Amino acid sequence: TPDLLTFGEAMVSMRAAGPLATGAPLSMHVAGAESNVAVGVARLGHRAAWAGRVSTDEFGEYVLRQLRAEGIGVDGVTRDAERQTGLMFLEQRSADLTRVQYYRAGSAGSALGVDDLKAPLAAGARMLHLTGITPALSDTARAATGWAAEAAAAAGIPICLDVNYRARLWSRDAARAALTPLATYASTIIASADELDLVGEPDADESTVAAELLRRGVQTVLVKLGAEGARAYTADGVEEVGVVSVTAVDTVGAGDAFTAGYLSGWFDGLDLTGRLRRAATLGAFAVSTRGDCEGLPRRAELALLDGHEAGSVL
Ligand code: KDG
Repeated sequence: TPDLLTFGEAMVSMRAAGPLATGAPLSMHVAGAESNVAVGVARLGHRAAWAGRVSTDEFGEYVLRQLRAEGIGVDGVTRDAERQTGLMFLEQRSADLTRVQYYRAGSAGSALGVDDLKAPLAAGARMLHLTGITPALSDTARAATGWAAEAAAAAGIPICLDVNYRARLWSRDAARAALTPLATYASTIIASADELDLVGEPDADESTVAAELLRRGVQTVLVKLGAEGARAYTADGVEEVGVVSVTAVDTVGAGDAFTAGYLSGWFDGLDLTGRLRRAATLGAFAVSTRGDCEGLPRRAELALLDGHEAGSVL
């Protein structure tokens, strides 16, 4: 049985070092919020499994090779010969601004359905991790996410839900309609400050949404505050964690790293403070290295960023 089970769409991401319109050089990476979390957790020595549909072409081969190389269980992957891998372009338009472009409509990943998740769910896990991206991909993916949440809850598998709102994929109202029911199955909910109301009333303030979620049985509500760290709401009150101070070069994937760190702490039986610290540590690795998940630490590297200054040579 894996520690973590997660599923969603893994894409090929092409990172452009400059403006796309003038033909910048591209580098090829694997992207996908859920697979990023699986990578983070697997690098720290936990067993992680990822499920989803992957094309049979070269891009699908690449995605699968990368996940396997990270030691992620891919028995639950369905190969799809009919559809292509979703593509994502990340364009470094200025030092501070990255633009995203998706080519993922009708992709193999978006064709995910309930049948793809039956075997992975039956294999069990200590935690199921869902994100709000998967239900935005298609009707079948939305049904699959709802089914998985229900099945996991019925099997006693705790659920972590990262709201992960993607404005390119759906409206806030559509997201709220799909994610609010999902949230009722979750024991842990993770959201950035501007997306927390997608699992509550429109424009409701953070503490109101958190209190309502706790009342409905959620155990921990984590609000990501970017450079300000994060706040956790539990029955015991509110706890905050600051960031590990580093030079940020690429913030894409930072939220997934935070989640991976938090879940790793949970698998290790750490208390809330310890889980939040590990989440902040992984976030720091993500923002201070390039790529979605390439820079995430192995266990022996966890303390690497503690107390180092810019330009440190080890
Ligand atoms: O969290 C980083 C993700 O945005 C990226 O890997 C791609 O899953 C992705 C998405 O749908 O944006």
